[in-house]
Amino acid sequence: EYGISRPKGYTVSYHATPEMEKHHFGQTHPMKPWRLTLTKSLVTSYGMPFAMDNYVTREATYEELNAFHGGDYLDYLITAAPEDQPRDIENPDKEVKYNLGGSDCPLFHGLYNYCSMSAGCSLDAARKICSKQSDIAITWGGGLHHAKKYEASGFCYINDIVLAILQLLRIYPRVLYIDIDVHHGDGVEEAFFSTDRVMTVSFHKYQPESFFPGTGALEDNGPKNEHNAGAHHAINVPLQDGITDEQYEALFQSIIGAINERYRPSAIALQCGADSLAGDRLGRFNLRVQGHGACVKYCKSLGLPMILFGGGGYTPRNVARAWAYETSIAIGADANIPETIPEHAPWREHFVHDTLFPSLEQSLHEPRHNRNSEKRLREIVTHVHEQLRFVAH
Ligand code: VJV
Ligand code: CA
Ligand code: ZN
Repeated sequence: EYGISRPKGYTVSYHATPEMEKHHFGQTHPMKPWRLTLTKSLVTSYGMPFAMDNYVTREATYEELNAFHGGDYLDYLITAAPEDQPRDIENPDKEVKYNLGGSDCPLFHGLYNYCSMSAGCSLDAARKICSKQSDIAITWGGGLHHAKKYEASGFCYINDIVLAILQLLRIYPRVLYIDIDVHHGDGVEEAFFSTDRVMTVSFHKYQPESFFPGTGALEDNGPKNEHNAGAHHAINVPLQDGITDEQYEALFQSIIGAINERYRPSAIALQCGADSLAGDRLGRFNLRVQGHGACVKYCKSLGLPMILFGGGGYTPRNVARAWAYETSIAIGADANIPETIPEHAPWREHFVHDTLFPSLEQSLHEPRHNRNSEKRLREIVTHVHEQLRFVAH
């Protein structure tokens, strides 16, 4: 009804399951799986499912999770019950084992099911890209970039991105991982630290003493030992509060454009964490839905097979806006969809403003000061270009 039809010459697949969205981290925990329901409902009310292959995913198997995660950790994750959550009033952040059970990574009912479905979504997306049945595969339930081999971290328990990239590496010689979540993609960087077959690039707020996870300095570019294949294959773009669409887009295109020319990736894994949007409950940037989406649009223009992952995003109405808009970019319908949220959209009141593109004034109660100087942004671009000279052509 909005002139949305299947894209010509390429295929987009959407991987999700309503089961995942039923889980709760706890009443006031910032991570709300329900945002995936809101996203899907907005995508549907615009008629976008007609233009994609839609898959209801399954749980990843133990063996699939074991391709990255340690067996001891997985065994504990399966059996850990909410009752194991420490009830220590004095120390609510105290975790039990493997960093589980603190306030960031609580043990909740159905946790293993939630984790294995998130991983199942991303593995299915990766397999569709490997079999060339999809050119762009969307997994908004994935993108949990902080999880480590033996440890939960920052609301992430299973690193679905690492698992999906491991699948891509079976077919594609070089994978470019790009992370626009406001937090540093430390788990993915660490997993592929010693290989030149994956280049990781994270854009994030960097303030080691006060902003999670505290890693990802400009100078951290992989192993310092030049003989290690991974040397120069980790790129970090540390940013400060209040960065704007204009600055972010210029930085993104300059850096990703240079990386594309030099590294020549054969596939892209793009983590689209929506906590980099203005007005996010945990974020600090001033990005609008258009600026966030411009990163997806630029990556799509490179014409490589691509997986779009979710990630952070703690103001659910804006998460749904960004991921619905980015779905429309994937199917090439971004110019066709009306800016006004459809009359029949469920939870329409929940969006507060009826536009897909709220202005900064609509997103932020008080304007956030932009602490990114043009000089510093130029230094960042120069440093990245210098790193790339060390990357084999
Ligand atoms: O900053 C931290 C770690 C602490 C210890 C735990 N307390 C609660 C907070 C400080 C040092 N953790 C971060 C983790 C951010 C994870 C981001 C994940 C992603 O977007 O990159 C990918 C999905 C953090 N920031 C804010 C909170 N934790 C936070 C956690 C809560 C909370 C409020 C804020 C947990 C429970 C409740 N409220 C009820
Ligand atoms: Ca990031
Ligand atoms: Zn985040």
